[in-house]
Amino acid sequence: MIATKISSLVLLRQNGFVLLGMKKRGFGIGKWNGFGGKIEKGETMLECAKRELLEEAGVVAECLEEVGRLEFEFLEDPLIMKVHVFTSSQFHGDPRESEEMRPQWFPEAQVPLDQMWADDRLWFPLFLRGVKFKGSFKFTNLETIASYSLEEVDLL
Ligand code: 6OG
Repeated sequence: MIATKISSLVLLRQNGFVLLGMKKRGFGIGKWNGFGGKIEKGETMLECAKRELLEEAGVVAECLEEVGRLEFEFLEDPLIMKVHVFTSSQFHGDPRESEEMRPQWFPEAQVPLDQMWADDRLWFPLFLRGVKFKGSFKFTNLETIASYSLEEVDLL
């Protein structure tokens, strides 16, 4: 059986900017990404998203809305990751650096896609347009997508 990992990913937006973090350690090190991580026992997906955002960026989000579902399969090292993508433009606190992430606001037109996961180049434009999306990506290694499907949806 292939191991499955379920994680959250939060992308805050405000006034034409999107908050990303430089991953300082672990999976995805050296890439800009939203804030998130693995769901814990007894937690809802929304609770996981809020907790990870607070732990990694020091920010408390209000009204997180789920906008995307992504599934990744890594063919080299059999693992399936299911990632629930959330967004909000309302939050408390100033983003601060944590052991895991260094936050930075980027203008929406200057998101550093060349320093992000390869799948982000495909779904980020949908996210920025404000539509909901579902995607499934097979990676041959950490940098290369072998095949994928991606669709806009009304309901997740
Ligand atoms: P930890 O396992 O370090 O959290 N994640 C991905 N995010 C994007 N944009 N693309 C991917 O393509 C991803 N794979 C994983 C989920 C890992 C964080 O990274 C996200 C989690 O938010 C393969 O706790």
